[in-house]
Amino acid sequence: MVAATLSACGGESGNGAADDGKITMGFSQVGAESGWRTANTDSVRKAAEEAGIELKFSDAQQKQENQIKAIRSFVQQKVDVIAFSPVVESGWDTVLKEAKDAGIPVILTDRAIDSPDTSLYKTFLGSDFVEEGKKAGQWLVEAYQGKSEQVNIVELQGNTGSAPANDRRDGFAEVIKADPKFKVIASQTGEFTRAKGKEVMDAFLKAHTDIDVLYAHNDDMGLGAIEAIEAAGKKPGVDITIITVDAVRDGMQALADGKINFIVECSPLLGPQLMDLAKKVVAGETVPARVVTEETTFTQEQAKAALPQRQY
Ligand code: GZL
Repeated sequence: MVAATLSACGGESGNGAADDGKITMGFSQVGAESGWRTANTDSVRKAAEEAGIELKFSDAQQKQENQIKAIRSFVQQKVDVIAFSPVVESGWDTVLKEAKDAGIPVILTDRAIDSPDTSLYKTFLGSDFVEEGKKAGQWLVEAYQGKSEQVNIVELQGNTGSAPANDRRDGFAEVIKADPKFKVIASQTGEFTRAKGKEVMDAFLKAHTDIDVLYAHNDDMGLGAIEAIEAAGKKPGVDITIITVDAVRDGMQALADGKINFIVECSPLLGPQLMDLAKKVVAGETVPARVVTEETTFTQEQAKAALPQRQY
């Protein structure tokens, strides 16, 4: 009778999956703000299909309240596992406790949260953004080795309050503070988009006539800034040194064309690892608390060589 009741209610077959063994994942995506995000969504969708995992996908349009609503909806739908890329670091404890109380495991992918309660999620799969900022800073320090005059830097930050914005800012600052000639003369969010990146860079150019370097937390803001720099009659990559993060196709093309000087890769291809972790978590297996994605950096010459093989 009990077995019949369980199956009648779509109960679990013991390994956490539905009776037909098919896992259902609720996935809350940040939005569709950048080339990186599009590539990440494609990777997740393709990997879910290949893994035979049913994906319930929600696009939050970069709003935390939409992600919270989506997670609540996944809990009500009794999905087997929830995965999401938190648009900002804070404000998740309440909704993640609801998922925990419902016995639904949560996987953080791409971005982390700042809650001290690590029992709210099983693992965090994503890049080390502090390391990405450090790599950007290290390239700049080497590029300006031996020069003594002040180097004026403007910074286009990602979404305010997001882990990549906070960490890429901090990692970069930590490295360049070693040499007092490096000065960040302006820093503002470009919201990870081309349009906002162009708008803010235009304002920077109007306020400062002596910009030497742009550090943009993603390619898309860098590409928008390039439009503003050219509109101001300056040569991107020559008059203003440009460093970005991501290494999506359009960014790599600008790097190969000499309009960007250095790109730190941030891989969006998290789908296969995410589905592998989801299967293990649903089966009740132990998974590492932190899975760091492997990634590299690109100079202009390296971009020319790498472009033909780029997947995104
Ligand atoms: C980084 C990711 C960031 C990308 C941006 O993992 O969260 O968000 O760097 C994207 O391009 O918008």
